[in-house]
Amino acid sequence: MFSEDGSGLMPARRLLLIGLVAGFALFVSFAVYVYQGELTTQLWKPALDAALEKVHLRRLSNQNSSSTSEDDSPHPMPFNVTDPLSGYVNVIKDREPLKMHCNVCAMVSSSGQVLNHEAGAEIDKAECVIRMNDAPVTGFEKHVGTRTTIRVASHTSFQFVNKKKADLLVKNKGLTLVAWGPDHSMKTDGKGRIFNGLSKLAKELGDDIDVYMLTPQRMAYADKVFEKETGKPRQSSGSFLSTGWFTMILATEMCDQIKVYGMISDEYCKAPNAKPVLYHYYGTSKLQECHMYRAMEKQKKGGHRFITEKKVFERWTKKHEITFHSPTWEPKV
Ligand SMILES: *[C@@H]1O[C@H](CO)[C@@H](O)[C@H](O)[C@H]1NC(C)=O
Ligand SMILES: CC(=O)N[C@H]1CO[C@H](CO)[C@@H](O)[C@@H]1O
Repeated sequence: MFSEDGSGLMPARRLLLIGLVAGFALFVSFAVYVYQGELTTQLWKPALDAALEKVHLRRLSNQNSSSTSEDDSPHPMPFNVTDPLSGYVNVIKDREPLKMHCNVCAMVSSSGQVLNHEAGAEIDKAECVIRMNDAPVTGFEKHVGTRTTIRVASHTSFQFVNKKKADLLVKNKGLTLVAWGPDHSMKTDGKGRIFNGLSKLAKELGDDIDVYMLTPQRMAYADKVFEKETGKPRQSSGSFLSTGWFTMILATEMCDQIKVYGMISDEYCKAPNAKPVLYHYYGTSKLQECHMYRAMEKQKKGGHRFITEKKVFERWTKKHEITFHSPTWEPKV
């Protein structure tokens, strides 16, 4: 309050002065308010946006699933969080381990399903094209495309890949070959039959292709993923992992987006009117896909659990951008 001090001012001028001071004070506080508001917005807006984005992303990724803590763990469980691609080593000593990243990967299954579609041109548009074992391109371009960036091969298919190397490897300069096999076949001391073949091949093809193999830790990890996803220990449950298993894991580690071609869902073979297709789109065998899958699923020892694996892949769509084409189907997870 202003005191009745004898400042000597006339009442009217005094009133004016009070008005001026009050007005100025009001102006200053308003200005400060606006400035701070501006500042606050500038400081908080990015954080706010980021938080909203996160909520949105989480909603998208969880779309319709009550998120238990189990659902929040990554699938497949990572091999190495800080170095996801570790464990793929070059078969030539002193060469760098595998380093690769692709925005879009086309993963082309070896199933006869691909022959019912003409996705070749679409497959060729993907930044990276992944194929398995000795699945060829020549003669099937319309269905499977022409390019190959990575070929993942099993120890059992290596002899066929090697035999057809002119067509499968030499034509594809810059190709990456990734081979998997049990530890005894990959021993690097001269006693590993597949390792010996791989290193001979790598030396022969020089800089044209890079040849990698899975370390024993990687192999053990693939078993562990199987056990974690199915609740069954891989070996004692009589299961053999498929090349598709190793390939899908690699794809989740190096591709932002995975477009899978020619892979059916685990439900497909249950339908009585399922269209019969070949187990492999190439080769002379007339074996049918669903016959093979059903028989393998039941086999007590050394059976590939193709159907179980597909159910697991479907689940991984919750954590990775994986879509299924030729035939197209929507994951039900
Ligand atoms: C993961 O990879 C990094 C870098 O290569 C390495 O230092 C670390 O020991 C690895 N972690 C595990 C658990 O293997
Ligand atoms: C969280 C959520 O949206 N859950 C829904 C998922 O879908 C089922 C059936 O389609 C609904 O019953 C749930 O409410």
